[in-house]
Amino acid sequence: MTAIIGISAAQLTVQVPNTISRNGTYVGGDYISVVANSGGAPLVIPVTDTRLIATFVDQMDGLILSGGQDVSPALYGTTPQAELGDTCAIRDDFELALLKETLAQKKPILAICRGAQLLNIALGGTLHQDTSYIETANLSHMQQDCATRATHGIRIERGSRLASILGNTAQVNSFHHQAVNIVGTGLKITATAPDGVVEAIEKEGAPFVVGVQWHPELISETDASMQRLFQEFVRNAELGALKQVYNAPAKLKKIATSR
Ligand SMILES: [Mn+2]
Repeated sequence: MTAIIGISAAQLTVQVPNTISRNGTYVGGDYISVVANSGGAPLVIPVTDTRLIATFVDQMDGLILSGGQDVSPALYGTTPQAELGDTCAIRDDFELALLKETLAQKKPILAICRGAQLLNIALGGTLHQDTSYIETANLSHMQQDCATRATHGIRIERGSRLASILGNTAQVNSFHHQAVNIVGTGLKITATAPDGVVEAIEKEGAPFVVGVQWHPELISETDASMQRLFQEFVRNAELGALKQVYNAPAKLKKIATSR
């Protein structure tokens, strides 16, 4: 059984190059290839009518929240500070609803960069709007080096899901200027940079709900441990899908006898 992995997309606000199309849907090719290379079937989820979200989540076995713009501070009840970057209100609203439905349906989630920040907010957490607002932060979290190169280390919490996949340390790339501040309910910080910046969060217990601040999809070709992260996520999505198949007869019977 091949797991269907929904990948949330950005909505472009500029005209799509070489076309007359407006408001195009965009997902980086690395998200698509890493899912396909990890045994899953990538399915791009556009920013669209939120009433379709339950249908999308019914069809998918796991969700990747992709990176992108800053998350609006309005989502966690505060106002923009000077260093806040570009935000996209329709994407914020759509992805937040998509994330909440996926959590409700207990399907695996791998939230990347902006996605990890959104996961934290969905569970009641807050963000630092820029790493310059974090007193201890002294590393470059918006690297100038090419995206496929790891530029800073992280320390991973023993006993975490992430540690079982990556071990107790890893080298990661870094393309973020926001970071987790207050951690959301039921989430745990499971990786930090040497300067104290939060690099990963996880929801405790099953299913697989992991948020990473770096971009593993860009380094998975050269770093086997990052490829394992996607394989493990897809494997969890597959297991969930198989469970649903086995539980289907009982569920159908319940529906049939309740009418
Ligand atoms: Mn970083």
